[in-house]
Amino acid sequence: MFKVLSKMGLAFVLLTSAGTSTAGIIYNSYDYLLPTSGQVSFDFDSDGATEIALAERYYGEDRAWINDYSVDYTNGFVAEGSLIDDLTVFSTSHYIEPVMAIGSNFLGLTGFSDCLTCYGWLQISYDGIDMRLVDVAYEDSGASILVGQIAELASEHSAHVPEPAILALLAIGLAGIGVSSRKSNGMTQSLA
Ligand SMILES: [Ca+2]
Repeated sequence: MFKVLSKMGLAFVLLTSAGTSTAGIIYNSYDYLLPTSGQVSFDFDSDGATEIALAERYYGEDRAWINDYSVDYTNGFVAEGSLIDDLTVFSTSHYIEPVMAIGSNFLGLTGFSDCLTCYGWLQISYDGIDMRLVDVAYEDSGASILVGQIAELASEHSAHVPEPAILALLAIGLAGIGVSSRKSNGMTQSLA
């Protein structure tokens, strides 16, 4: 059921975004172990320029080392689900050494791709021993983003009442998904 729902969501987003040049959320998963000496530079948007450099803070304390290059970050970690937009307060410090909580730690970001209002977030995990950059996402259209959000929300599109033609296209798309799903099942069975 969940698979069907997610496919419906995907089909809906694809249909409603067709015909516009609006970009969206770029999501990257890393699971990168942060070093305890030196720092690692990350180029999240692949434009050749470092956004941020990260490390586990030296000398053993439960702190990360976060050094900004071409982005700004929130004043310390923020809760998952926080809205990052033009009302968010960003730090002017060039580096911070925040104390890490066990589990997930989220930082709001702005300034991807030389776009001052391109907002994003990153997640660093801490298990009491190691710190890892888990994942990063940013909205390259300048729209707001929720911390932890990895895809456009269906609700952003559902504010528009779908026209009958769109619904018809959606039905056709879902029928296609059903057919391809059956086909792929058949292939799986024949391979087994
Ligand atoms: Ca970059």
